[in-house]
Amino acid sequence: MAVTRKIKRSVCPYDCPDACGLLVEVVDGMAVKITGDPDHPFTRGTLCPKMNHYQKTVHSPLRLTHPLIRIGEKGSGQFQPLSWKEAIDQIAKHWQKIIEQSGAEAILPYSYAGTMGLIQRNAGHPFFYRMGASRLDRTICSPAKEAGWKAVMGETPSPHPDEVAESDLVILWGINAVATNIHFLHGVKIARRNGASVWLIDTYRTLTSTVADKTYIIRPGSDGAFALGLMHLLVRDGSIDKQFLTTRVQGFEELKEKILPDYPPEKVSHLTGLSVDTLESMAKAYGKAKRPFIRLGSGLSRYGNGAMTIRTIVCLPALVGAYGKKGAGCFTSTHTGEAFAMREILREDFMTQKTRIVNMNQIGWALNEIKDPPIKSLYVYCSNPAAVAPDQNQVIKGLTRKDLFTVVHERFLTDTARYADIVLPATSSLEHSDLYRSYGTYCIQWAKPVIPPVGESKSNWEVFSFLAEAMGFDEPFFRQSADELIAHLLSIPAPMREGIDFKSFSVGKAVELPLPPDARTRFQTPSGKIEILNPKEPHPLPTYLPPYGGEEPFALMTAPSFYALNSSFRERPDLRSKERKMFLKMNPLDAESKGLREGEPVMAFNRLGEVSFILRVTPEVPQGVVVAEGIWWLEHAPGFRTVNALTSQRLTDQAKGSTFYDNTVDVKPAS
Ligand SMILES: Nc1nc2c(c(=O)[nH]1)N[C@H]1C(S)=C(S)[C@@H](COP(=O)(O)OP(=O)(O)OC[C@H]3O[C@@H](n4cnc5c(=O)[nH]c(N)nc54)[C@H](O)[C@@H]3O)O[C@H]1N2
Ligand SMILES: Nc1nc2c(c(=O)[nH]1)N[C@H]1C(S)=C(S)[C@@H](COP(=O)(O)OP(=O)(O)OC[C@H]3O[C@@H](n4cnc5c(=O)[nH]c(N)nc54)[C@H](O)[C@@H]3O)O[C@H]1N2
Ligand code: SF4
Ligand SMILES: [Mo]
Repeated sequence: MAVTRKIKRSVCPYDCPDACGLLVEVVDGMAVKITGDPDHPFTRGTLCPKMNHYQKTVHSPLRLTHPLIRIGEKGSGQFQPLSWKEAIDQIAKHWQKIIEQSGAEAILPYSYAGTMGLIQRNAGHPFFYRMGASRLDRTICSPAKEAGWKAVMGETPSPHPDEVAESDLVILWGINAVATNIHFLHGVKIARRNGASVWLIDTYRTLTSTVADKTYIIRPGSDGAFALGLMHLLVRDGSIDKQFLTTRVQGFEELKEKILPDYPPEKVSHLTGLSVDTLESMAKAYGKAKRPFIRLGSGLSRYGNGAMTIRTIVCLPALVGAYGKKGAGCFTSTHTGEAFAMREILREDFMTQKTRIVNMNQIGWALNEIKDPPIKSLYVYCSNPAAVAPDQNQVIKGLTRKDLFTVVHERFLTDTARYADIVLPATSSLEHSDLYRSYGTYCIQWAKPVIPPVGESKSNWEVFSFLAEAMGFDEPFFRQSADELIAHLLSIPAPMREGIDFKSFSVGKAVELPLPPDARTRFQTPSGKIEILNPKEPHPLPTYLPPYGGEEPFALMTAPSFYALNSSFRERPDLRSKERKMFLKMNPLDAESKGLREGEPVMAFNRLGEVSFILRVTPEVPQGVVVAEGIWWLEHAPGFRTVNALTSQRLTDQAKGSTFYDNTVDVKPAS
């Protein structure tokens, strides 16, 4: 038989700001090689180590290929296959009974960013609105960061990420870009070649310090105080842009009079752990830079003071007039929300009355404690809450409930899927259609299936169509295909898409949304100015709020892994073996004082739980901090729990975000 070999375009579906374009080599219906699309303006032909062999994920022997029904205890992973028809019938039967007995609010969807494609990621929204189910507040990632930006800059978009190439001082602030935003570093490297200095500000020495000229290690959760300290020094030294502050900024005088005097270098040094000399030299360099560019990560927003920290940092460039200048200012994330008519995807209008909202960071609490009505069924797709949600012990306790009917739609038998009553096999991004936009670039892309579904797997869109039919939801919306919805979306004009090269877009190439010419200089706030003073905020001026902290001696950093993305990619033995083990990193002096040695099993613990790790003793981590990178699957952990058994369900100061970094632990030898 003749071999068919084709190169097809697709998109990396993962929750990563880069949203890379892919070239997929397909031989007889199998993806055999994946490379970065050289024509994609941000990917520029290279991928990260996770995606270089995406075919090993897509055609993994661990892919789920049939619907499954549980035959063993919850969590045991014992299932037997059943047909799609039986699976859908059973789910609908259970739900109809629950709705009769307790109402639809007893049913809760749980989903996040398994795929970033707009159609598949949001496919459940219309269905659960129509059902009248409890709603999920999807705030696990970085809503506090958005709130902090918005408080100062309103709807002003971030600059184009490649503008960083024109900066003379790049600050990578709370971002491990080598792991999480690798293509942004292209512009950083150009800037550096042209003489820019690159700083990294983090709580420990990450891989990204290898691309930085200077790494500053700061006490967790203290960046707000640090930014106020820098502003204090800029004002003291007269290194501010008075003209800019007078004409384009609201509230500088109030900040200067009421707040900054409280942040002299000695106090800020005490709060942040940075020496007075360091603070002085950083303020001098920042004040002198012509085009300082801050790339702000989300890590520092995942604290009890997260929104205020971001808000304070976002004020800093205003003092030196960096906003509005090319190659300067602050980049948080791109704002591409208006590229497609999201209301046509989400169909909030299907909700006949406003139903209960459950915060996804408090799923542990919700499964165990919520009443009127209690949650009787959980439908999980595009997420792995048993691993990624905080307070894992509570989450697993909830998932173990005998009276909870859990359905998980997944590509793999994840920690969560193991607790399901019914598991449905999901397609990978190479097997379904979708539209993609990005939160780190201004590119959009249209991906069409490049291989047939693996086994009997079905896309989110298809599964919700089946479920709608079984539940008797007869709106024509549920009867259209994903491609029909895409065609509908593309028929709706959007100012943001005006002028794009539609021909390239329709053959699957990435195209960039054009930023309006005044994007940089028009501040989209109620006053039209940068709002250092924002009267609508509970604190009208930025100020330092301490994080939650805790009683134990070590701040726990639960940072992303280089070889995984949240709990995705753990199906890959090649990547796991590169990461080697579930390590806890600790400073040599701390290890010595605790009597712990390199390579030993240790137990990190706090009031929420206990987790076993293998100890790595390293000066990359300062005293008083321990680092656990990556979210492992339980089956690969040295003990019975992974890092989120140590993180709490507390929320951020604003926007109800997660506080993954704001936890403390103690450490002892694992017995
Ligand atoms: N390889 C890989 N890539 C990923 C992910 C992954 O898991 N692995 N996850 C994806 C997702 S969902 C997201 S949201 C993004 C995450 O991206 P972001 O959250 O924007 O940033 P990160 O690169 O994770 O880096 C967060 C950094 O903040 C640091 N940090 C923590 N607390 C503080 C603090 O108080 N002050 C300062 N200055 N720094 C602090 C941490 O040590 C860490 O290095 O990445 C995406 N990309
Ligand atoms: N300790 C700690 N915990 C964290 C973080 C941290 O830094 N530290 N980061 C947090 C952040 S920023 C985030 S965004 C969350 C992320 O949390 P999640 O979005 O839950 O991320 P993943 O672990 O990647 O799980 C996604 C799952 O979706 C599945 N999937 C992929 N594509 C599809 C599809 O098309 N259909 C269906 N049905 N399933 C699909 C994948 O197989 C995978 O198991 O984790 C958070 N948890
Ligand atoms: S995970 Fe990020 S860097 Fe890696 S291929 Fe996907 S979009 Fe690109
Ligand atoms: Mo995230």
